[in-house]
Amino acid sequence: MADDQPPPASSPTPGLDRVARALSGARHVCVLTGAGISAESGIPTFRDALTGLWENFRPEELASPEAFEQDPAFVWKWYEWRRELVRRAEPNPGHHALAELARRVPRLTLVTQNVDGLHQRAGSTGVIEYHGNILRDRCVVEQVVADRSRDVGGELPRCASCGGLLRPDVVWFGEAIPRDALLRADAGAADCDVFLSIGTSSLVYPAAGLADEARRRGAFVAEINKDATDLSSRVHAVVRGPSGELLPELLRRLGP
Ligand code: BV8
Repeated sequence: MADDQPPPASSPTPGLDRVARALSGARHVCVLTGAGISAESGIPTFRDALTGLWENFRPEELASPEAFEQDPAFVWKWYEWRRELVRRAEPNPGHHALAELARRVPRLTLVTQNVDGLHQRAGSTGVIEYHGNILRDRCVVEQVVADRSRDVGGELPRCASCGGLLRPDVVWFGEAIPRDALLRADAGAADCDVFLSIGTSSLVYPAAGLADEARRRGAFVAEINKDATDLSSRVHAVVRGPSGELLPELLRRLGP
């Protein structure tokens, strides 16, 4: 480049216009979100260097059936701490922008890896909770979502109907994705014209495989994420930055 030329306008969001253009012609949009979209609501991601849970504990040592089997009280302490953060959190402009996007395109499939329920609280409907929901309890005996027994004598929460041990209603490492969520997410990725991967390190499978499936099926795939990820080299457009700012801007560029 000649010395007297100003550097190209390196807008941090060169891909945002391309994503807006792809969305304006889309029949079906599929969105996958991860912990990054809730970071601006004050919920630590698994990977954030400072506050990330990934740093403080190896999640496989906590978010796994083996960990729960070995020390249910310790695992419950971690989940109760996270539940408190979730209860105090509010949806941020990124969550609200996705709820609004669903009103601007013919069809939107929203798959989230997050267990915080913030998409629903922002008004999104039909949310596919790929890894469950931290605020629900599940009975380990009956394998159903359950209420807690009032008797809080023991240290561990018990099922109101059978007295069995309760666990958080989330999918742990080594556990299968709930069948309905798996099928609906696969269908969304296979049928969509545009796939947005937002706020996820794209490291955990099978969630991380959805973007590749969409691309294989001919969809325009974009990543909206603060940092580069494992997926970045396999998408058509990359938009770097905080989703809480980028998603409202994307809506502005998309128009009504
Ligand atoms: C399965 C719920 C098979 C719980 C989660 C060995 C043994 C067993 C399995 C495996 C194995 N090796 C590999 C596997 C498969 C395993 C896997 O993928 N492991 C990884 C580590 C390699 N997967 C599984 O085990 C899955 N099940 O395979 O079952 C099977 C089949 C049939 C029958 C039986 C079994 C289940 C995995 C589900 C685990 N549960 N969560 C809980 O929450 O406690 S995973 C959890 O971490 C999240 O849900 C998410 O999926 C994952 C990663 O988190 P992210 O959301 O991506 O967040 P992360 O911090 O990583 O990244 C945040 C990103 O946001 C960053 O890139 C950052 O830059 C960005 N960001 C930050 N701030 C912002 C931002 N972006 C935008 N704006 C911002 N403001």
